[in-house]
Amino acid sequence: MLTFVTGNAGKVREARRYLDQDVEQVSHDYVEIQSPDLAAIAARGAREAYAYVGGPVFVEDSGLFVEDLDGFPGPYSAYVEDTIGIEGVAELGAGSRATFRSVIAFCDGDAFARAPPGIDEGEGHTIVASVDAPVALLVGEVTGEIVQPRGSEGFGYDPIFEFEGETFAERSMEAKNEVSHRGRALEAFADWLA
Ligand code: ITT
Ligand code: NA
Repeated sequence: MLTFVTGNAGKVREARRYLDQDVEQVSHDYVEIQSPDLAAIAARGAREAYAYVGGPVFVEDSGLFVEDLDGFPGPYSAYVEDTIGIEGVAELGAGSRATFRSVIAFCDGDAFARAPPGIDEGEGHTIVASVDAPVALLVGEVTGEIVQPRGSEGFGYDPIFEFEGETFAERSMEAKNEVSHRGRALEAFADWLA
């Protein structure tokens, strides 16, 4: 059993679908530090979530980085979704390349004994990065294009992110997980846990 500390039900659904283990959601609102680096935000969050839960946990920090907007909204994606909305981002970034990034941070406290993960920049854009124990970071990303909203699956920015002719909101959860930033991070996480 794995404990996922997040308030985002969409993230939990994708993690449950991908991982072989049960995933329990704990909706504790940990502090998200201000940083351009998702890994730094996630690592700090994982430590706090571990202290809150009192056992092994993971958190996930993600964002959409639009190239023509120099990476905006990036780490501010949740705030921007709540303010100008995905339509606002579609308008500002229309036609631009964009990358979704996902960082899973797993913390099991001082007893953390696993060797730090190595770096693997494979075909699926999966990167497994090591950081300071007791946190392991698993990173995934996918690059596509910003389009006007299409589709009704998924959550967040899925309707405006097109990859290989389909927006993520036009894909089933399985089809999204096969290529998405979170799917890649979950793949790396599952490999590393195994
Ligand atoms: P947490 O409680 O886990 O922090 P959150 O929704 O606030 O949940 P983040 O802080 O990581 O998550 O913000 C991520 C933002 O990026 C948020 O606006 C999401 O809707 C968006 N996002 C992340 N992954 C996405 C995906 O797979 N599809 C569409 N939008 C995504
Ligand atoms: Na958040």
